[in-house]
Amino acid sequence: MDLVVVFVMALSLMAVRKVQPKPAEHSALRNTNSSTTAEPETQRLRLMDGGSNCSGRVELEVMGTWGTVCDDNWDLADAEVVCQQLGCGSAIQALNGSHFQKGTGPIHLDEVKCLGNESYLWDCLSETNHDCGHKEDAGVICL
Ligand SMILES: [Ca+2]
Ligand SMILES: [Ca+2]
Repeated sequence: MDLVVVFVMALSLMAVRKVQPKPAEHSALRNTNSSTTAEPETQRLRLMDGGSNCSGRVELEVMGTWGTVCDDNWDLADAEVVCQQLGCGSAIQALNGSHFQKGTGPIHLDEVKCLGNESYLWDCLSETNHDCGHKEDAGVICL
C-alpha cells in the first residue's frame, strides 16, 4: 500500500465522519382552515302554539331533534333575536313559564343571554346544561 492510497483512505474517512447538516425542518404546512362559523342550516327555529308563525313557544332543532328553551334569564333581548331571525320584525314581549303551553323533547338552551343584535339565537351566550322543566319553556310575541 503506497502513501497515496493511505492518504485517500484517510480523506474519505474524514469525509464520512463529517457531520451532515440537519435537513431543514419542514415548514409545518398547517391547515389554517379554521372557519369556525356556525352552520345555521343545521339548526332551525320555530314558534309553536301561539296562533301564528311570529308568536309562540320558542323551539329549536338541534341535530334533528326539536326542543325548547328555558325561561331562566329569558328577556326581550333574547326575544328580539328570535323575532329578527324568523323575519318577524321586533319583539314586543318575552314570555316565561310556558305561557304558550309546555313543549316536549329536550330543553336545548338555558340562561340565554343575547345582546339583541345576534343573527341567530344559537349565537347568543347560553348554557346547554339546564336545570329546567317544560313548565319554564320560553316564548315570544313579535310585532
Ligand atoms: Ca336573556
Ligand atoms: Ca337555569
